[in-house]
Amino acid sequence: MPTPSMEDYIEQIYMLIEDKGYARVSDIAEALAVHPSSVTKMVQKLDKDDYLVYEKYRGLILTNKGKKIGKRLVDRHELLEQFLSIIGVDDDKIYNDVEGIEHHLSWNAIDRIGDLVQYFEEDETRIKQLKAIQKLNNDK
Ligand SMILES: [Mn+2]
Repeated sequence: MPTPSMEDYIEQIYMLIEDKGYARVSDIAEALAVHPSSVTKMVQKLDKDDYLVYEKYRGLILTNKGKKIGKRLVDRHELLEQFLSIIGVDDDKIYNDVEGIEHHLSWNAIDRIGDLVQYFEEDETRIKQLKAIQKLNNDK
């Protein structure tokens, strides 16, 4: 299993490739706010662990293993954003909160959160009921 830091890199690389068709060391460094030398080091480790293939002058491509986990990590991030939004967390807190928790939940917990998101999405009155409780608690 990738470490939290490896997960951040794989997630970011996957999104860059989805958006632009490629992921350069400089783009990854910018996206993660780290020094390019840290990116090079991590990319070499991810290459060694078969998540990607890195050639210094040709860039990097994700392996099937890297793509598979990359998609899962991006989906997980999106699900958690959706979850926090549904339970009423302020928009400006959501991104950082997800970055803080995403690596620390089991896939079991992620799947159950997925069920809960589905539960709310299947019937709008459920969200309205939750909002009513939040309003009561906020007014206390
Ligand atoms: Mn994330």
